[in-house]
Amino acid sequence: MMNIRSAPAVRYEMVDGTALIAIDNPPVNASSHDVRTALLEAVRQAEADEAVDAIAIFGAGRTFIAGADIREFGKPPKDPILPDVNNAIEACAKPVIAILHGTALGGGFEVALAAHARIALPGTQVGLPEVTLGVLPGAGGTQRAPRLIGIAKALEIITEGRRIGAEEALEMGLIDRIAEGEPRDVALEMAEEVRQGNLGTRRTGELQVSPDDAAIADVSERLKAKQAHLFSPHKAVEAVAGCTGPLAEGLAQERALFRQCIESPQRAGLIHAFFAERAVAKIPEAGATPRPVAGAGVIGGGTMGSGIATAMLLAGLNVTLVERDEEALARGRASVEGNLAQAVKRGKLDEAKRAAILAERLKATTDLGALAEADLIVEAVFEDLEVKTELFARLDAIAREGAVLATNTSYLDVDRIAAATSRPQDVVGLHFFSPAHVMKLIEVVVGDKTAAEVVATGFALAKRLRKIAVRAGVCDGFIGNRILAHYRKSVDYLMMDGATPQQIDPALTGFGFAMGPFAVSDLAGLDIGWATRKRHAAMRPAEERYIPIADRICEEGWFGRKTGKGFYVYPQGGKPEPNPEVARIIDEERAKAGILPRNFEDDEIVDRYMTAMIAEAARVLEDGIAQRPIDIDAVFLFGYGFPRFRGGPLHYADTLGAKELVARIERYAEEDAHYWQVPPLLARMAREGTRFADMNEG
Ligand code: 3H9
Repeated sequence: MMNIRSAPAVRYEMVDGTALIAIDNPPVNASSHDVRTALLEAVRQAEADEAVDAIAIFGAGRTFIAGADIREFGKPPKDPILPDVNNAIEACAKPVIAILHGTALGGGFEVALAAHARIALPGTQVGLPEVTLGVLPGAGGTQRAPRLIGIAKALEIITEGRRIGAEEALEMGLIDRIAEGEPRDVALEMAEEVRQGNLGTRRTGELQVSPDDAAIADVSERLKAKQAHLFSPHKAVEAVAGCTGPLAEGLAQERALFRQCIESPQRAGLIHAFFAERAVAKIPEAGATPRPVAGAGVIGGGTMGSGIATAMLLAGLNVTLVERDEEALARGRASVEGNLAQAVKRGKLDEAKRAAILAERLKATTDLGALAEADLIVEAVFEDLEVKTELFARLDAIAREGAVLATNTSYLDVDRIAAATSRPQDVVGLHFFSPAHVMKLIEVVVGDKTAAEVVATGFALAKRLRKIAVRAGVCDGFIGNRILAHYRKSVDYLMMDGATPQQIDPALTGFGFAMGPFAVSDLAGLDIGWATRKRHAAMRPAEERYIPIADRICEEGWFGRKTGKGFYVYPQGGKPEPNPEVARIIDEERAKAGILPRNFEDDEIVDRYMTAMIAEAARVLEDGIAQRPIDIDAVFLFGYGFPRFRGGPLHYADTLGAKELVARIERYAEEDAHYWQVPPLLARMAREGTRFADMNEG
């Protein structure tokens, strides 16, 4: 070993003519400014050193470079920018090889594309996932990937942003070889292969690429149909389309398009969503040791219970499913079996594993006593406080000491449920979202007495189920449903005052929601909301404006999709149509209330809906039900189909500013001062000029 030199974030050593450049910027070796500076310097040093005849770049630690440092996005770019570093690598007069392991993604993979050969360790994943963060491959990826694999394939991997395993990457021609060993050893070995002429090297940028207008037209059409509202995938296609000319021109165009993406609000929203997914794990109980969970009990085999049981089985847990009688149990078991069959169909599970799960890991019984040995029990029975407290009292007598007792309630008071036991410290809310084996979110509802390690167990369970846990406090509806219960009323008011469901739904899907609120109600079942409204009727303040339209629809026996009729009519095999009877009911109710319908523009619909959502979110935050604004964003992104490119309701709120929001609420309050009240937190933010993002920091 000679000439050892250390540089920030990059280690350089020279071994028998090979310059070894190790990127060392934990945790994921992102190509931060320090990395770029030191990498460029290292390449130049190696090029200038006569004793060097091969250069190898690899990652120290768990991965090759996992991408650009996305925390730098939105700040002024600092030289050297990654495209320049990559151009220097490609132009290098000596062979440069990239040794990939872990995840070589985005800007990281672009470094590899600029190298003269790419070797991956088994298990490596490569890819250009930039569009998932609202940008495009901006360090040569749109120009070099098509030169290696052709325009059609390059468009596919860039617009999908998916990760590609080493074998597939080899087959495609994205990499040149798979080799086993430690990255540094492989680097030395492959440098020798280059010297011996056994591993060919070439400059990707010098390869010819054939025009493929059909592929470009194809993908453009597909994106217009499916992702019209997204910005960066379309720009990525434009950049790839420029790859048939001289490299320098294509790169310049790519850079210009990349900068457009960087400036777009969608980039900020998508990166916020990326960080939200990770920020939620930062909880006060993070230091507590989770209790080990091998066997779980699920009480209730309805849609929720069977979905939870499915998620647990898929994650490798043993599950005991309990129902009150044989008939319900058979239904619950059949529902789990159906979910698992679906998982096989979607390629998430193979047939042998499915059979093994059913034979060995799922036990179904009507005997609650069978839960005596369970490490964690989740109850998903009827949403009624008395039913739940009674059940918890029984569980208290059955469950082993130290078992976690969880309720999947979506609204009820977890403290009162916990108080039905002699061990409230072991009780926690685990609020899954339906269908529980598909939806990513779990609200971990922390009661007054919940022990820290029980909270940590909820988070550990969520991780094992590959779900996203968000810490919530106790209140009616926790974070998500409390906010929903509030803003959902805003669309009923809009409907009463002049908008129609078939105008409101597309206005909100146009904003980016996966579904409109009326279509969602039809899907969930209108009877559910009806039951809740009846339950809450006695507690409804006299000043609250009440819209009886949904009740009238329910009185007709129309509960949405499951009855074939609701706000929409669902013809067998056909497309849903607006239910004409609903228009009649709306007219009648307006007439009764003496309301002259007025016109609402789509923008106003969105503004009122979002303002109502943000207002209640601010109250949830102020009440300490959510820890930080970013937790609320995560709840909506992962549990309520909130458009990811908008980052979440409070990220979106910051794009409007507290002043504007307060002004809106005051304006709307002229019509309904009970519903539209300025939350004190928002008023303070407007006065002080602060943003929700400020509360995420620290
Ligand atoms: C790009 O490259 C643009 C270029 O084309 C153009 C340039 C001009 N930057 O996910 P984890 C943090 S766009 C900064 O929990 P895992 C992350 O926040 C980029 N930080 O680990 C977390 O921090 P904390 C293209 C990053 O093992 C910690 O690292 N690249 C970045 O489950 C651990 O992360 C991508 O899209 C980053 N790029 O998964 C890849 N990445 O501990 C994005 C992560 O404080 N990254 N952090 O919460 C990933 O997909 C996953 O992080 C990865 C590891 C698969 C790498």
